[in-house]
Amino acid sequence: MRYEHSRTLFWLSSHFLIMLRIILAVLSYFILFSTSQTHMAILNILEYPDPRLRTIAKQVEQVDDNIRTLIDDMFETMYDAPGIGLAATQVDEHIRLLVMDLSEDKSEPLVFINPEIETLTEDTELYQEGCLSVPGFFEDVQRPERVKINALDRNGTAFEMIADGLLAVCIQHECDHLNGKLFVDYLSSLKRDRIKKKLEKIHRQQKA
Ligand code: QAP
Ligand code: CO
Repeated sequence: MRYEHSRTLFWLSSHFLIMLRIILAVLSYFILFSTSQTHMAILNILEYPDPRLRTIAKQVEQVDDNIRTLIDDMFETMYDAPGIGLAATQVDEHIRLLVMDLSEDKSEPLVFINPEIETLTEDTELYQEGCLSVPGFFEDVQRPERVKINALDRNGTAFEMIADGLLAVCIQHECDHLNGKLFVDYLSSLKRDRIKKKLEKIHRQQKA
């Protein structure tokens, strides 16, 4: 009788509690991962000279949860790289959407949906640009110094922004992506071909 009793206690205290914990873990797994997506994803970044980078992106018709999931994944991808700007084109999503963060500590995320850019000055500025789709290469590019951007934010609300300095450079660089244009297109064909050959060689080595 006494033995039976302790056996009951044993089941209650050990096996049963472990089983309970497993059941709870399985339940919370389903609640977290099958009903709502809580995990972001790091997306594959297309690299020059991938022809898909030449696609003209389409207008976003509806700023919905699918777009917001892509925005979150693009930030995750950009921060992981790490980079300061990423266009949807670069992750093989051909819609007019950009993410950017020029801060040191991921504290200033910027979203631009259907951005329209307007040049505000004849003055230009030289900046050594890079691109996550052209890894390892940085070259001087000349662009207008001040621009005005009209776009929608992640809630679909319209906003306007006047940019100069690095922000202006970055917005122009990213808007170019949506039109299938890359910073290497501003370089001499000699420099561009050299970059193309080097990247093609790296891609061949990655396959082998
Ligand atoms: C565009 O580019 C940009 O080659 C954003 O090995 C760049 O975030 C606008 C990166 C400069 C204005 C000025 C590039 C990271 C990041 C690389 C980026 C690399 C590692 C590029
Ligand atoms: Co780029």
